[in-house]
Amino acid sequence: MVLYWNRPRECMERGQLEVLQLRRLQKTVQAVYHNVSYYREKMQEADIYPEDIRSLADVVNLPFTTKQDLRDSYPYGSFAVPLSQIVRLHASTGTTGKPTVVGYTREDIDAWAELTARGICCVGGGKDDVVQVSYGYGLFTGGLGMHYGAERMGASVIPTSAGNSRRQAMLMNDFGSTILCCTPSYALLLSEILKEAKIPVEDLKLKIGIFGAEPWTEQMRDEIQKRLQINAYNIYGLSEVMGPGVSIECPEKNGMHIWEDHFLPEVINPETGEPLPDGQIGELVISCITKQGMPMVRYRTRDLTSITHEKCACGRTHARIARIMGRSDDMLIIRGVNVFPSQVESALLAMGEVSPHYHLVVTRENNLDILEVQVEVSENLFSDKVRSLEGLAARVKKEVENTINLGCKISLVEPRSLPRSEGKSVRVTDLRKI
Ligand code: DLL
Repeated sequence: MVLYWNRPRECMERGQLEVLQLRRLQKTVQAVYHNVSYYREKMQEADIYPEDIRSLADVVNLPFTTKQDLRDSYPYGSFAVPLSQIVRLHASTGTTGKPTVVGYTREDIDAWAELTARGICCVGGGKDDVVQVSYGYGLFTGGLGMHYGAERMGASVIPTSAGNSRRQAMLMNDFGSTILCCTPSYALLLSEILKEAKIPVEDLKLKIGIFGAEPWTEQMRDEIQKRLQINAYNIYGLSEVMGPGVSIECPEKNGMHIWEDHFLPEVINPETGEPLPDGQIGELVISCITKQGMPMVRYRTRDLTSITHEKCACGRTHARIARIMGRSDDMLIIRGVNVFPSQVESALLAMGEVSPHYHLVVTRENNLDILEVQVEVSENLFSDKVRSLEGLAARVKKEVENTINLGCKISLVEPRSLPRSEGKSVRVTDLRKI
């Protein structure tokens, strides 16, 4: 049985959905034009005005918004309402410089809770569930975003936040958590901690995982599902646009529904900015069409995916985006070849001989880029017999090189020697940039 949180909205007929989107887009464009100076300036420069948006197709004439625009307007310059109407601030921690600040009105928080409740319901959650929120609480949107949605739906929420993993494992067992929300890498770590704490997964009530905030592969999903004996779902979102819950999988696990009554998605060629047809991989661009505090119009997410508008077997009519390959800025260019960490992940895990813990190190020696893939040997395969490790390293090398079309060095490392992550994992150390 498919459960919907808001069936009329989730299954809205396409034509009606587009009428609603257009009305909301027009209202949003009016709001940003009149209330946010950089939108007004960019629109005047492009000689486009709010009344020029007569159909959804006209969205392509609007200028893009980038992270740089948000940086330039730090901290509050992108808000479309006075600060007195903002009830919550979040920020994404930039690796360099100032964070990106986002502001929400009371209605924005309300819509966010609705959408995350919709998402939790979409993966089979309900008011009888015990939801352990192990995304970080704080400036990061993960914790509070999922918290409000789970609470809105009437579930019992355990706000554990990330970290203190032994305690997380104990609470998961004692409180009978049925849904776990965290990054996929943290789910993996928690599976190890449960083992260490001698808590058999069969004894847990856990049945669903809602994992996102970082790229992960289908192979990683299989691994986590096997270890925790749950159904794992992919959830996507970004602070600039809202936070978690912009899109999420349904039980079909065939792409993430992006809630089009609140967001207008496009996929563009990142080089030319031209729109791409359904099915082609490019950069996801999102316009927020209901947000009041900080509505983003044509925000360039830098996330690479494709979109489909085909109707889903679950009955929902909202478009679906494919698993995110990574951000355009996560892409490594090694000796002229483009490599995403997720490609290495899928090659490693498909083999089934090594653990799901890996790290990429890129160096430059004599003007030549060198990629080193460090991967932990599975505990049960760990052997000090040099010869068998050599054989394994050779097989890993072949598999990875075939997938990425590039020569690399494989370093097999001892079980549990690579750093674990409680939030977003860092997969690459690029020593060329230092
Ligand atoms: O990561 C919001 C979130 C929290 C999403 C919890 C899902 C669950 P930011 O910190 O602003 O917000 O980071 C957003 O993370 O642009 C993607 O590059 C990446 N990301 C988020 N979800 C996924 C996913 C939150 N399911 C950035 N797969 C985004 C791949 C993801 N990458």
